Amino acid sequence: AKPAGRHFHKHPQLQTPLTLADFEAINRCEKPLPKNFNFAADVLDQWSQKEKSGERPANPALWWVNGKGDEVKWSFQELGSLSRKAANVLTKPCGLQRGDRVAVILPRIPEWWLINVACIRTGLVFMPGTTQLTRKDILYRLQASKAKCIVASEEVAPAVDSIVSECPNLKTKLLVSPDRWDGWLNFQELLPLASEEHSCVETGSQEPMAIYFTSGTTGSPKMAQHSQSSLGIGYALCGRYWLDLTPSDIMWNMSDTGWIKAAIGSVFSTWLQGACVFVHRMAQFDTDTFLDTLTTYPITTLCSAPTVYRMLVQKDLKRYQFKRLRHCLTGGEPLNPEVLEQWKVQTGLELYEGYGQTEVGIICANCKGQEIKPGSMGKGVVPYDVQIIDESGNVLPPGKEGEIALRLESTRPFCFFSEYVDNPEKTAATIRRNFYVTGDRGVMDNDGYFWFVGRADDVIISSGYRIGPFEVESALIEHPAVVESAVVSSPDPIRGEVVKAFIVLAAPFKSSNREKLIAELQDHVKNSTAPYKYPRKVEFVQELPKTITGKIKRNVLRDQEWGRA
Ligand code: BCO
Repeated sequence: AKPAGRHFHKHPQLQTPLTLADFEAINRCEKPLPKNFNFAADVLDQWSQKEKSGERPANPALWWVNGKGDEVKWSFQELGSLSRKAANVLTKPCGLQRGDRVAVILPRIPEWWLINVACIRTGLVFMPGTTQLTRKDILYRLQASKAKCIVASEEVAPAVDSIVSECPNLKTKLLVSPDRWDGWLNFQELLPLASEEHSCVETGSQEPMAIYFTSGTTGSPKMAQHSQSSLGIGYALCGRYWLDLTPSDIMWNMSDTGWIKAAIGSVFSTWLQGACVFVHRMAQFDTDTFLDTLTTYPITTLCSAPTVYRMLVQKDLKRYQFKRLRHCLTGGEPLNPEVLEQWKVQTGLELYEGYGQTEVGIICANCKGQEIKPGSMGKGVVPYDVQIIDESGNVLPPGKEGEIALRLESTRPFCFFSEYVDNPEKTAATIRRNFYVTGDRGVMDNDGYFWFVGRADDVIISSGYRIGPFEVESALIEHPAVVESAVVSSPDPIRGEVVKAFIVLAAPFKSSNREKLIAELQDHVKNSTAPYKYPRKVEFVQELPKTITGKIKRNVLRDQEWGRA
């Protein structure tokens, strides 16, 4: 008889469970992508088996702390049984079916990991979002994705309730909280009642697994869809060679659950290598808590945005004795050489920068053992052939500035996002001749190292966030004081760049107290859209520079800010 449930997936050609070597070979294009793949069955459940048979060190799969004395430690077996229960919650009381989209807006709490794995087990499409999202952001996400379910904590539940009547596709609201809330199912009540028996869905390798909302110059964020294998297999090399992880390591990646960086560092790369995912709840970022965590817990591997390291090197780091830290990584925005140097002098540790995108994962990295050139983001990573190209798609020689691009062979690399959902034009616009264009400008040197120059479009990269100017301008225009605005990046010593708004005021507000008005406009943006996008700098102007057809020339203002006028 066929066993109920599946312990691990058999590779169709090999008829054996996939090994780490297989994952690497698939990424190096030395082995074909299996027809079916499921990260829960093919990776997590295999680590459970290894744990049972003593082939894996006694290192938790997930270690969560909140700084208030609460702690959760799950082995791979515990993660397995709890995520099977969570899968049953999603399919039974929540009534969800394979392929349904689930918006998950949770802070860094263990349930985020359970729901993530449960979605994989059941073939549901996981759509993470930061808890900074406001009602307008959530409404857009639920409507655009036609999500069937939202999983949220009490921070965002009121915002969801205020827009739910406008989301006809939304069938279920699942609250993660000790408290009950009218109209919401309660995950914490349902989980203990759910069965541990669950048959993992045999997902196709190219079947949708997750959707990430990503900002561009124009319009609302696009929905970058990833497959089971793009995230589930595609991060194997990154976990081994950039993060340098082994099953004995404890990896702390502190990015918010809403970003692809959480997928890379706090789920797929780390668990592919059988290492422990360490999580600190840290509702509000704080350098002292951060440093205390590194001295208290045996974290071996750290990944954080350059802004965090810029904040940390302001402290006297020599006072801190990190317990077991041996490998430090950074990405999401450019790292300045001074910070790399200060971190090294103060801690004795190198900082390995990586560069990547929500759409295609890690593109360049300074891998362990490779010489670091301060200011460079390292070399192109396997399987990508990274090049600098011109506007016609021609490869430029070393030393010439152009767009950072990935060469495409006859088939689309499996580790790429599949598409921007419902947006074939934007999906097609990422391809120039036989290249995927990142939208970032850079230079490659004679040794094959890449140097970031800036965005090719108007997107702002601030503190590691990718911010679309249109989204901020749309929020500003809702305020009666604003006639029109142009939002651009402006340099900042800590955040790399920040959002700056040039605003033309409506006549009745021209004599208002400037400081008060700036604070009011900033609060307005924080309430209208996710607060990380708010303009940290505001300048009132008589008029905005425009083309003869009336289009605002953001580039003129940006060049002015960066002293390139
Ligand atoms: O700085 P302010 O205090 O003026 O404003 C902050 C918050 O206080 C405020 N805020 C947050 N929630 C609010 C709120 N205001 C009103 N109501 C609320 N509910 O909004 C501002 C948010 O800014 P923040 O998030 O930068 O905050 P903070 O505390 O300064 O955090 C610093 C960082 C460095 C910890 C944070 O910026 C961060 O996590 N950055 C990294 C982002 C990241 O992970 N990016 C990776 C994306 S994936 C990728 O790049 C692909 C690479 C392969």
